[in-house]
Amino acid sequence: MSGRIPQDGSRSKLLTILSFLLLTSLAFFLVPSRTSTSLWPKDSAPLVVRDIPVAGCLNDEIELDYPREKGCILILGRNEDEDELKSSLLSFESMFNARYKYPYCLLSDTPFKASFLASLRTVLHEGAVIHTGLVTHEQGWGMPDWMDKEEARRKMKAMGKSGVQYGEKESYHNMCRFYTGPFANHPLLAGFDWYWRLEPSVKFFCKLTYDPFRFLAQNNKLYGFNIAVIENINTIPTLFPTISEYRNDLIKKGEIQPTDFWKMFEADGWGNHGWGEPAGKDGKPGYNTCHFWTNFEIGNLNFLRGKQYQDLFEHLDRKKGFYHERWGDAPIRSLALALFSNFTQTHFFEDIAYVHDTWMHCPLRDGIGCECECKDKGPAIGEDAWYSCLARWKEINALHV
Ligand SMILES: Nc1nc2c(ncn2[C@@H]2O[C@H](COP(=O)(O)OP(=O)(O)O)[C@@H](O)[C@H]2O)c(=O)[nH]1
Ligand SMILES: [Mg+2]
Repeated sequence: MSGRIPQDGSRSKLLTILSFLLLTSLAFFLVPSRTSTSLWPKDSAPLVVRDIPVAGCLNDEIELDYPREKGCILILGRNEDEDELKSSLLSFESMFNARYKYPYCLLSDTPFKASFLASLRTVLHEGAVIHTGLVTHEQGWGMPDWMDKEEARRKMKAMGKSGVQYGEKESYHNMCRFYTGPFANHPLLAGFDWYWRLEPSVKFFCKLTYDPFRFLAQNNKLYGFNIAVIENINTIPTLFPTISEYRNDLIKKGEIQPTDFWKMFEADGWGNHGWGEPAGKDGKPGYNTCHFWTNFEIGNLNFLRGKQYQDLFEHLDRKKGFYHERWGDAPIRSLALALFSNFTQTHFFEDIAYVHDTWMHCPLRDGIGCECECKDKGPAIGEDAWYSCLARWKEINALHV
């Protein structure tokens, strides 16, 4: 018989089921979340992390339920970096990756020893995935074949004598060139869309209770930084004029539009810091040398593998500045972002507190970040520090909020 309320035994079964459903849903709403503060609404799982920089801690358990992005923790290192790398990894794991379990991608121009890898493993979460790869000459290590090596070495020696930082160190020039362009095309990274660069001897001071890769992906962003500072102009005397000329050409050809992101890097029109390049011969502004410090960076590999970015790399490579000067990957990355992306696609990870060497970022505003242990760890770079570019960043940011 259809369409009738079930009688007797069937009715009590129905009541039992209904009570069970009622109790379980009540429990769902009444049991407190295990984290102290949660910005996540309990009744509607958010699809997009928008409330960052994060004030306090998020409900990690919900965040962890989302699938991971195709991201890799990228380390370029050497066997002799073992202790310094372990110390970085210990901090990185405890603040983030012991829970999020992203794989590691380790690259080097010399093979890693089994003992080195085993030693790193002792500070990683159980079952951590480590991909290792060698960087060959063809994959972008060292001076290109067409370059006059003797001439380049003479220039590097002269840089060393005149006090250019790492000027005489060929391996450093190799590292900067590799990290500017070729790394994004290394086969080890082929299956990945994102990288998070990790260096020896760094430390993180806040817990990260969300996935920054997912944040960038969901919000159509390409790049994230946490320290923005000025560069020693003697490492890049002709970089800005070279890129500016390239930019003007692209604008003339209609291939790119001028962006206000570019203004972040122009020397005129802001503060009287007494540094930065003077205006060029054409009266156009010089470079204030601001850049995102790449020893911490989270970036989109597809953007860096794209034609616009790789063409710029080729152009700069041909200009020989990676060896005749000591062009760094950081100023080039920043200027390239300003050429080929929108300002809003680069994100300031204010809630990721971090130190590399002596330069440190900690949230300066109260309440930002999760369980930060910044106190007494040394001076964080305030935006009023003469070498900081955060104030400039914020000026441009204000145009977008
Ligand atoms: N395999 C390899 N890694 C290098 C070489 N030079 C630098 N690196 C790595 O590149 C990164 C940046 O180098 P680092 O000396 O920390 O530069 P700094 O942070 O600018 O002082 C670190 O992860 C180093 O381990 C090199 O010749 N070979
Ligand atoms: Mg370093």
